[in-house]
Amino acid sequence: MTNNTAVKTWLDEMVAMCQPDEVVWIDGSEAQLEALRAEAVSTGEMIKLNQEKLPGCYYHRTAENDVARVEDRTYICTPTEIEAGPNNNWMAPDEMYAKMKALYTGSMKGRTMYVIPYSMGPVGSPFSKIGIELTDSIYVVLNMNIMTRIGKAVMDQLGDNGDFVKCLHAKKDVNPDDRYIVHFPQDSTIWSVNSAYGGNVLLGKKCFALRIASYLGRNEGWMAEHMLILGLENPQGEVKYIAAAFPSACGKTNLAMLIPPEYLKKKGYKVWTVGDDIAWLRIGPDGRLYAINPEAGFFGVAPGTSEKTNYNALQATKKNTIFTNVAINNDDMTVWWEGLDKNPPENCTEWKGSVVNGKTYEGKLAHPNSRFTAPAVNCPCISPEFENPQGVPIDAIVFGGRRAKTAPLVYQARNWQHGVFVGANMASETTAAAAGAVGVVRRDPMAMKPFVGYNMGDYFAHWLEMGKKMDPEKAPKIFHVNWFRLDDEGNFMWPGFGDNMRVLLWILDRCAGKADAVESPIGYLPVDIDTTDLDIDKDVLKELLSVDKKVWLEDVEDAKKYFAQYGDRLPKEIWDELETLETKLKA
Ligand code: GTP
Ligand code: SPV
Ligand code: MN
Repeated sequence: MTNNTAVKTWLDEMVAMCQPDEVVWIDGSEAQLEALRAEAVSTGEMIKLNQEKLPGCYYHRTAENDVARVEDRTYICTPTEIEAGPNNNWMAPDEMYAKMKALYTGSMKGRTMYVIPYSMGPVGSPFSKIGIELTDSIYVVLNMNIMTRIGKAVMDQLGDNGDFVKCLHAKKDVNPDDRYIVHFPQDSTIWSVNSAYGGNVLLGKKCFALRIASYLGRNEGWMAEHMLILGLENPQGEVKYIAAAFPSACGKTNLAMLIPPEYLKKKGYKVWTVGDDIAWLRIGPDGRLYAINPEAGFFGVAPGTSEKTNYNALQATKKNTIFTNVAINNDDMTVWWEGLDKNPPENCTEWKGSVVNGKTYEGKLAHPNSRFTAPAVNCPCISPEFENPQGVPIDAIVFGGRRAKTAPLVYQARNWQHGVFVGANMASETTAAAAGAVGVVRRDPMAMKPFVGYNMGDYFAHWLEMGKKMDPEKAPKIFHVNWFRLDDEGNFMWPGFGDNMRVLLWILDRCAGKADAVESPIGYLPVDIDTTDLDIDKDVLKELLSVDKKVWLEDVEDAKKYFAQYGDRLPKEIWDELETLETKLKA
């Protein structure tokens, strides 16, 4: 499919190492994809779901030890350790190449290697970048087809250019002891072995669009962020765009697709989804910040997704979707997960593959990190700007985390520099999206802790630099939100989901200079949030918008220790802001 010498040379080398029986180029044609689906069903790799109720939908189950990203086995292999920084695992490139070559050698004997040319971003957009993923997994091919733009059009766009990201994935025997997700930023190379879980193997996603792209973005003057992008339309038909960074499984997909509360819907407010996980941001010729979603689909968390919480996401999964590690209703071959409804199937195959009575079963029927891979075009509220090669102009950047205490419902940073500090100072409770303990508070700057492909201190510096390149009047305003405050009984204090629109409206009013705020040590707090039709106690709202100085001062001590690890790579501005925060809290 190509005469590109850089591609051919690399492919020959990878084929010689992995020794597949066959090499198949993915051209993106429906006929080829359909044949692959049939093959995956025939081998048991995928299960065909009810084609009347869920046309084009399939089911896949991963190994029990392979259900989430593995941060302890994810490496950034820069020439020196300091370039990767303390937030990443590091190994010298030569050493890692040698280790990985040993694992890859002969790994595809008896198997087929698929060659997937793909574009992150609309093909030909000035924001977009091309990758080629080699994999021995049909599941990966079919997911990449949903999550990215694949096939011949991408090779045509690449032409004889050698500028593409070289991605190799071998499933092997999914041995967790030999599982590695490895990045060589200087070589634009990603090598993954012994996994078949999304974030470890769909190499266009976290590996390329965040880790490699963040590295490229720093060198080229743009940004790759773990952010949703949404457009909020007011009754006058004007649309303003917001980009929001929350850690994994902390509400990006939900916010990106939210349905406004009834009284706002009646007035004519609407939300349009541009992206639910990743944003690439560039400063446009007019000095504003523009964003594209480099992806073409949603790899969303299934549990908790329902008609009520996220109608639009649920609709997006009704056709041409791949479900991973959810439960199957054996009576009609449909899918189920915790939080879908209150009616688990009696005749059920749970995510590990046992047939159980779902009504009496004690464990989780779907894995907490079970996911759907759905085409973005299926989403009822997909933005008309989704394919816009120039992206959408961003008015507000929102950071957020899962904090039972500490962080108020919303506050605004005083300016860009303070906003960068607010992002850098983020912390959140861990979730099932990554292997390891759940519910532990950890520092997760800009929701990028697992995804920055270089030294986090340099990443903060890059954020500060980007701010300096924008006219302060035109730069997005920066905010922080927390939907997850708990009361003393452990209940969520804020209703969340669609009602988060109330907070977004305050945010956009602030951007337009229309809403009032009070100064606090941490930034501007709302005087009020519109609670029309909402059954919420005035005292609860007051509590949600309050700052407990004692708790915040404890957090400052933790932040000091956290930031100290970056040594002289940490920009002075971050220390200055931390000091200012402490002074204001003590005043
Ligand atoms: P990744 O795809 O892992 O990056 O995650 P995400 O940020 O897109 O997370 P997602 O929107 O899928 O939300 C994950 C979990 O958060 C689900 O269990 C949701 O039900 C829950 N959630 C989302 N929004 C809210 C909210 O406003 N309030 C509460 N209480 N829970 C929420
Ligand atoms: C996340 O964990 O943040 C995800 C899912 O969006 S994965 O693609 O596995 O990284
Ligand atoms: Mn994510």
